[in-house]
This record gives sequence, structure tokens and C-alpha cells, in this order.
Amino acid sequence: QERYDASAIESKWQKIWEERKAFRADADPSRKKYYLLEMFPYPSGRIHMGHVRNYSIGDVIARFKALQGYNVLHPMGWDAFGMPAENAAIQNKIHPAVWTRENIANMRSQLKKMGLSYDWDREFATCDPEYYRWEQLIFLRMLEKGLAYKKSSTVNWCPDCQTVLANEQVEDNCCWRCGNEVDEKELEQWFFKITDYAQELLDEMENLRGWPEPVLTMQRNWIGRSVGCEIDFPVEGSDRKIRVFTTRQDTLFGATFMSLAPEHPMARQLTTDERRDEVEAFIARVRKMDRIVRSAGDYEKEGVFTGSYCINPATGARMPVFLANFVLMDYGTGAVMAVPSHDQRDFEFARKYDLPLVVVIQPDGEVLDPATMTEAWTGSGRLVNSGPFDGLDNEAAKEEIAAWLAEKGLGAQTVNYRLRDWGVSRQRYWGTPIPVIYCDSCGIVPVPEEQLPVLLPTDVEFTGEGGSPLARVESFVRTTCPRCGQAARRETDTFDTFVESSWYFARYASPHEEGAPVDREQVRYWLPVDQYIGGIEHAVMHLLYARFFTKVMRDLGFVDGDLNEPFTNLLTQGMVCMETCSCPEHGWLYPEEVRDGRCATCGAEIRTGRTEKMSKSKKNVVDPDHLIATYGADTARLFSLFAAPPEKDLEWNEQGVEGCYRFLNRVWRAVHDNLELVGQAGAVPEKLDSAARSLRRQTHKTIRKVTEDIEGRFHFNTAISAVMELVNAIYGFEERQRHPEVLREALETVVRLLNPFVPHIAAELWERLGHGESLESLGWPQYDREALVEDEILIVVQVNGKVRGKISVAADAEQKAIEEKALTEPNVARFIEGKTVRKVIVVPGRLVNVVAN
Ligand code: ANZ
Ligand code: ZN
Repeated sequence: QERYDASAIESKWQKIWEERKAFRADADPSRKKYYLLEMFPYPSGRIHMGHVRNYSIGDVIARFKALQGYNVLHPMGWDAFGMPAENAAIQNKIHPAVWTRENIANMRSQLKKMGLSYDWDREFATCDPEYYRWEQLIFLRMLEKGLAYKKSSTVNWCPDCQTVLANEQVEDNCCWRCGNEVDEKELEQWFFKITDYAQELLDEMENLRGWPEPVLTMQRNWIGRSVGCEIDFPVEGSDRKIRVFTTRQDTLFGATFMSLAPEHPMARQLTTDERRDEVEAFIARVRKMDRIVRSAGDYEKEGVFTGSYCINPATGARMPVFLANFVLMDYGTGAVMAVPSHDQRDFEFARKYDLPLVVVIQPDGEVLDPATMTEAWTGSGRLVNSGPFDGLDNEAAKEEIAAWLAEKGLGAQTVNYRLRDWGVSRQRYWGTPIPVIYCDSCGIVPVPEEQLPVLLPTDVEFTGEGGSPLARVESFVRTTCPRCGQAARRETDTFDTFVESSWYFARYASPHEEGAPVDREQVRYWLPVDQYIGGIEHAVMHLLYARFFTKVMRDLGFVDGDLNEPFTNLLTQGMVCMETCSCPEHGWLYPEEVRDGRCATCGAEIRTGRTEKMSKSKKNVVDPDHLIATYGADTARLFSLFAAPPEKDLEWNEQGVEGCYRFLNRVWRAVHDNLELVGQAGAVPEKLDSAARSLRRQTHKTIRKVTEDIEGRFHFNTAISAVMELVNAIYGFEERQRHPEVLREALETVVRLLNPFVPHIAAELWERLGHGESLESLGWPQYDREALVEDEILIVVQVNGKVRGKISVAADAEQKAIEEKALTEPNVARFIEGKTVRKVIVVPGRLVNVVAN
């Protein structure tokens, strides 16, 4: 018998699929579409197990939906701009474009070896001028609409990557890419006005029912909507006012001092001469403090008195004006009315600088005394010391005081968002050039649309020095002003690479469109993406920016007005993890550097560490190429689908992989052992004996289970288990000679159900079973309800606890049917005659007890 030769089978079918263009997608309004997308990869060089898992999950769904009759779009491409290419250029003297193209070629062939059902005709890389030119156009239109603008701002600066980082790209004050500490810097930057969409981004989340709750929560927190009031506090002895933002206007009567951000424009103006030195010293000290640490709030609260006072508009009390390190300039108005009795930060501050406390919220059954309070009361209660508002519940008081402030012209209700505009300028070479020109006479001039694309020049030197390499390419920088014709300079910053990934999913609908970013018709048919799959690490940045861009493209008229959201359903897959190993002498070890629990180099006993996300830095990685070469792509796919449900972390283990490989061999043998037998089998007859009926029942139950498991929650692991059980049943089927038709049906079902998971072996076995038509053309198997019906079983019937008869019912009969049959059983009927039936207790599959008296 021929052995299972994964490598031969896989290359055979990959070739056939490619020749047939088996996964090519064409819009067809008469058919229901299904757009499945996995987050496209960064072409780092080689695929890793995280990719294998991500794409295997996507491929099952894509193939399953196609089998169900959907017109499936399943594209692939490359998120090709970014810093690693440039770092490689500096380190290895290879041009980023060359490095990127080589990596793409490499990874494409790796992906092709996995047998993924992509429409490769739609492939593109974001570094293609045919792609980024349209991004430049979108930018120009945004500029026209005021959705892109330039301003000077303090930015996070990574001295190692020599670039600006968005707040989201800073983790614990370190660069998310290189892990080194981040500085800050003042720079003129381009921004996208995502804040214009803050409310819509929040509101639309109501409709994102197919998104995981944690992702929605993270986005909600990131947008950070707060409803409150802005209130003006007059400065004593001047006609100026300090405006604060508060969410607790109910505590207005308890505001006893004012805290300004040290960067507040009034900070220096309010400082009196005798306080000047101290205030300046304080400002300088806070400036040095890290911004991230400052907003995290985990540090000593400090401040300085300016020497000025303002007036509480509700009480007329004098409030000393302080500068405080915990007040941030970029939130609200940069000024806070301090209520030390009801805000913990203000409480600590007041104790430190000996400032007065006034209690204005009294909790139920407790009397707060400012002299003895040890912490602020931040809970609810009734208002006291609040003039006309005394006695009100504090929630009601929020409304009342807001109305009162509005009426007096002292303040107004406002909504504040934590979300900031998206800074998109990067001082990097390998990105999309920002299409503007600086002219001494005309200022900022957009590049005329007909001059797009602004091509990224290739003759660049990579020295590793600071600043953008583009700025040193004179031939690029020097240009003429499109308005006045004078000599002018080009913008040398490039876009944050998150800009490219904010609309690539729309471009896939018409990847070769030459007159616009997208073809509206194609987008109308294919979008939104029905199922998007990727890592939870993109919960905020990428997924929020993509939502924002979809709305921008809608409002700029590039897509239809009813395309509000890009991704209907989102699956965030778990990580691929593995045990770490280290040698006392040689540090972390790759799995192949370990032999029998010892270091392969020095023979020392190894230490096994925690199971962690696979990463090169800890060497706990498995190379997909090696895996595929050893066992085949089908085994690699099967293991990554079988070892855990998609949203959970997957722990790598070699035994699990071997188990999957053995299973595929078992399937292979089950088919070949029975080829001759089932080759002559006809249709399944009406009458079957019990063993045959039982196998048939399991076959159809398995169809039902696998269908439900894939469709409902993508529980591939349990679906695969069910098929494994069916294979066991096939091996245990003793009536094969008498009922080869039932055996054939079972074997073919195994092959068809496994097809989305392990498509190569499935296609091969299908062919060997004598079928000319492809599995793709066959559709997804349907189960036969009749076949699901269980055989009859015997149940004991008791009357008042004594056995009075036996009935035979279908094993899966409904409660009602069993009751009815029990009560009409002749002997039982005799025993309850003339009595009233009080209760019938059915113990499924075992007995019925009738209570009658
Ligand atoms: C008075 C008050 C009394 C406050 C009280 C709280 C409790 P969220 O919900 O996050 O929006 N605040 C306003 N602007 C600030 C800034 N730039 N830097 C630091 N803190 C600032 O928080 C709103 C509250 O944060 C506001 O309400 C303000 O303090 C403070 F018992 O005003 B509150
Ligand atoms: Zn000009």
C-alpha cells in the first residue's frame, strides 16, 4: 500500500489550484459575498508560527464559506513600509526596497506552501507606488477638508529609531519597536483629525456586535468620553477668568483652590514677583518629568503657589491658584477646580500644602469632619454647605448646578474626549512621502493631484545618523513651487505606516484600479469585511485608525455613504506559546540545541523556563518551514487548529504535532484499506442492520457537529475531535462487507469534513475514491435528519414507585411523547384507573414514575 507522502501531494494540489485559479474572486451581484481577511503581514523575512496559526484559521473559514456557496474574497498582501527595512539598510548595507522585495518573495513562497486559498491576483505591497499614490490623494483631499493639518507639538521621540512615536507606540516609556527609552521633543507635525470622529467612533460600536468585548472596551477607554461642565473662575483683581473642566460640578461649593498645568498659558502671568523664582524652578522640574509617567499618575503630587487668587463663583470664596504636576495641559482646559474633600489627589495636595477642606457631599449615615478625614469621600451622598442645593442627591445636583451655571452665564455643559488627533509624520525614509511643498512665498502648498505620485527616491544613503535620510537627498528635496514657480522644498517626512494599513482592506476590492483609490462598485459589493482576524495587540491603534479611515473615505466620497464600518466581525486569535530552555553556560537555547534534556554544545543540564509567547529573543521558536518539510502543511495546519480554540493561547508541543500527523496517516489508511470494497458500493439501502445504522447515524451527527462548531464560534478543535471519533468508528465497523455503502458514506464524509482544515490530503483522497469533480465544486455536506434518529430503547414505568410495565421509545424521544406512551401502557393504565395522576417524572433514558392517588 502506498504511504502518505505529504510533500508530493501538497505540491501536486497547490499546482492544480494555481492553474485552475481555484480561489479567484469576481464580484457577482447575483451571489452572496463573504469577505474574509487576516491582518496582512509585515514582510520581516520569514513567516513564524503566529502567521501559520492566523492564516490557518482564516483559511478554514474561507474554504468553509465557499463550500457553503458564498462568493468568497480572501486576499493577501504586504504591509511593506516600516522601520525594520531601514534598520536592515543601516546594518547590512542593503537597500530597504531590495530587502523588502526579497522578504516578500520568500514569505510568499512560504505561504504558498501552506496551501492557503488566496486570490493571489489581488496581491499588492503598500510600498508599490500604485498603492501609495492613492494614499497621497486621500491625504490631499483630507487637507482640503481640514481633516489633515499641521501643528507644532511635543512628541514622543525614540532616539534609537530616530523617529516620532504615537502615544500608543510607547509602552512603559519605552519604544514599542526597539524597547529603548523614549524622550520628548517639539516638532512641527502632520495630524489627522480623528477627534472629529470621536463621538461617531463611540456610537458605531453599538453595532459592532461581532467584535470581542475586550476590544470594544479598550477602544471606549481610549476614546475616553467624559460629560461635565466648563466653569469660569474670575481672577481676583483682574478681569481675566480661569476656565476649568470638571465632571463633578456637584462639588463646586467645595472647591477651595485652583490647580493649573505648569504649561498653562496663564501660569506665568498669574505669578507674582515674589513667587517668580520658585515657580520657574517648579516649571523647569516638571518639564523634565516624563509625560507618560505624569499621565499615569503614580508619583508624588507636587505644586507651587503662584501668589494669585481666584474667586469661587458659587461661594465667593478666595481660592489660591497653584500649579500642580498632575494637571495635564492636553486634557480639558488644563485647569482643575480642586475639591480636596471629594477628590483624592486634591486631598493629598491640600494636606501637603495646608489648604482648607469643605465637605459638600455627605454620605448616608456618616458625618464627615474635615479635621479628621483621612481620605477624600468620592462616593455619593446628599449636598451640604451648598446653598440652594443643600439636601439634593448629588447626581440630581449635577443637573441642577449645570443648569444654574448656564443660566448665570458662568459655565456650560461640555463633553471631553481623551482621544487626541493622530500624529502621522515620521522622520523616516521607508514610508509614503507626504505630498506637500514648502515655498518661502506661498507657505505650505499641496502637490497638485496630477503630479502624484510623489515617488520615494531610491538613491539614498543610510548612515544611521539622526534626521530623515530623505532630507539629505537634494534631488528629492529641491523642487519648484506649484503656485509661484520659485524654488521650493519638499516635505521630507513620511507617513506613519499605520496609514497604509488603515485602508488596504478597501483596496483589495479593486487592487488594480488606476483612476481612484478604490472602485466604488467593487467596494459596494465586497465591503465591509465579513470576518477579520488578527492579534489583540491591534485592539486600539490599527483597528481604531481603520474605522476612522473608513468614515473619512465615506465623507470624502470615495466610497458609498452607507459604508460606516470596515469590519463586521472580528476574531482576535491567541498567541502561540512554547516552553523556554536555557543552559547555564550558553543562555537561551533553540529547541534543536537541546538533546535529551542537555545542552547540545556543552552537555550541561538545561533549565526549562516558563511557557511564553514564541519569540526569537528567548529562542522558544519553531520554524514553520522545518515543520512543513518534516510533516507537511496539512499537519502544521491541523495542529494549529486542533490544539486550542482560536481565541485562546496555543501551547506548542511536538507530541501534539506527531499526534496530528498520525491521525492523517490513519485517515489515509482507512481510505486505502477500503478502496476496493467501497469502489463497488452502490446507494445506501433503506433497510440497515443496527451496526450499519449506528455508523450512519454517527456520520450524520458528525456533519451536524462540525457544521455547528465551525459556523457558530469557530471551535475547530471540537470539530476535528468529532471527525477523529468518526474515523475510530470506521475502524470499528464490523459490517463493512455487508454494508460497503455505509462505509463509503462515512469515509467520504470524513474527507469532505476535513477538507477546509487539511485541503491537500482531502483533495487527494477524494480523487482516489474515484471522483472526477473537485471537492470545491461539491459544496458542504448536509446531514440527513432521518439518519439522526436514535434506535429504540426500553424504559421502565413505575406507578407510585413500583414497576408496572416497560415501554419502548426512540432514544432521543421528547419528554411529552414518553409520558404519553407510559400512561397508555396497558398494565400501567390498569393501575392508575380511577385515580388522578398528580405528577409524571421522566428520568431520560431510564425510567418513568407516575404519581397517582
Ligand atoms: C472637580 C472635581 C471634584 C473633579 C471631584 C473630580 C472629583 P475624567 O472623568 O477623566 O474626564 N481634570 C480635569 N482636567 C484635568 C487635567 N487637565 N489634568 C488632570 N486632571 C484634570 O476626569 C475629569 C476630572 O479630572 C475633572 O473633574 C477634574 O477634576 C480632573 F470631587 O473637577 B474634577
Ligand atoms: Zn510659492
